[in-house]
Amino acid sequence: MRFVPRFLVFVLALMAVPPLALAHHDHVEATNVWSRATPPGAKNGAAYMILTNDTAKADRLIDAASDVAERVEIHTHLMENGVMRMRRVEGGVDVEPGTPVVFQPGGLHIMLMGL
Ligand SMILES: [Cu+2]
Repeated sequence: MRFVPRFLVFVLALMAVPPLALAHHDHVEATNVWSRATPPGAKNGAAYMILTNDTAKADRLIDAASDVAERVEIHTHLMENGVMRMRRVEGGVDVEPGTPVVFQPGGLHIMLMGL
């Protein structure tokens, strides 16, 4: 039986916009990976995807990295006093078996800073 790591470190390759499989984790997959083109001179952007866990064990996305951004953080949007704000997700994002995690505009996203 193959050991499935409890924590998954995910390296985001922004250039690979079509469905991207995590090479060294057979059963946790990132699909529908996409990002909007940024306007000229924009310093920040965001990437979106669907994470699917086909293993029997919970996993967690704890970090992301990209060679096109100086800093990469996992963000979500929260309503605060009637205003939608972006917040860094502390402690990572759980990816439970059978429950896809959708990163999408207005919700979870991979924040790319310093493009
Ligand atoms: Cu953000």
